[in-house]
This record gives sequence, C-alpha cells and structure tokens, in this order.
Amino acid sequence: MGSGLLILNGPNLNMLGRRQPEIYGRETLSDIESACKLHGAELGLSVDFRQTNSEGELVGWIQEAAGVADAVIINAGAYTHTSVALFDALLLLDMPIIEVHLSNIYRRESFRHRSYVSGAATGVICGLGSRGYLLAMDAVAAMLAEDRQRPEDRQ
Ligand code: CA2
Repeated sequence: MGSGLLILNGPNLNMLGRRQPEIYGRETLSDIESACKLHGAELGLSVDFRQTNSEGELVGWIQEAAGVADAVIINAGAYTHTSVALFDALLLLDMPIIEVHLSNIYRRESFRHRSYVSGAATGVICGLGSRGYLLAMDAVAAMLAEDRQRPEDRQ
C-alpha cells in the first residue's frame, strides 16, 4: 500500500486564480489539487487535499493526521503569520511536515516574514508558485523512502 499525504490549505486560497494573478498565478486551487493528485499517483502517494478558511478546522485536521497520514504539506495562508495554535498542533505530529507558499513571503510585507509554521516544519518552500507543492511532494516521497530504509535515523 502507498503512503498517505495530507495537503492542507488555509484561508482565501480558494480564491486563487480569481484575483492578484501577478502574485499568486492564474491557476485555481482546483488546478493545483489535480496536479498534486496526478503527481501523487506517479510517486505512489495517496493525496488528501483540503482547504478551509477556519483556523480551528485546520487545527482539527492536523490533530486527525496523527496516526493516519504519513506526511503533511501545509500552506496555512495568512494563519502562517499569526497562529500559535497551528504551531502547537504541528508540533504534535511525528512525521515530515513541509510548509509551502506560492509567493516569496520574504520579498513581501514585513508582517509576512515571520512564520509560526516554520518553527514546526521539516522544510519550507516559497516563491515557486504551484510548483512548490510538487517539489514538496518530491521531498516527502524521498524522506518516506529513506525512512523505510533507516527508520532509526529519523529526527
Ligand atoms: O504565498 C502564499 O502561498 C501565501 O500563503 C498566501 C496567503 C498569504 O496570506 C501568505 O502571506 C502567503 C494568501 C492567500 C490568499 O490568496 C488569494 C489569492 C487570490 C485572491 C485573493 C487571495
């Protein structure tokens, strides 16, 4: 059986493709979901792709991931920069966590330079548009394969 990957998207990402294409690109979240599912099939990862505008729902989904998912990719949207609750929830997970942002948050307003998610993430990808999700999936697939070979080395 393949590994299970949970891809979480936070507030306003459901609006992708409709506004601010110069920052976020022209693809919709549904386009990104399709690309992730296709890539998951190539990598042998089953993909559960979700979006919510609710911080509490994100926390709930992260809690549920324990014992169910093998890895999490998260674009927490604006909650990235504000949510200690997300940070605390992510710390409970003993699995690879990759933080993804479509835009380069470090080239934008200073309030976007702080990420609470980064403090709990295994790695961070930003500024590469929707390709960042696929690259995150490649990283997860490599980490899970390594883990299967040498589980005792995981940090
Ligand atoms: O670059 C990213 O992926 C962000 O996580 C996107 C968030 C932003 O708050 C983060 O700082 C960086 C915002 C997502 C909102 O996306 C929209 C797209 C089109 C129209 C309106 C919002």
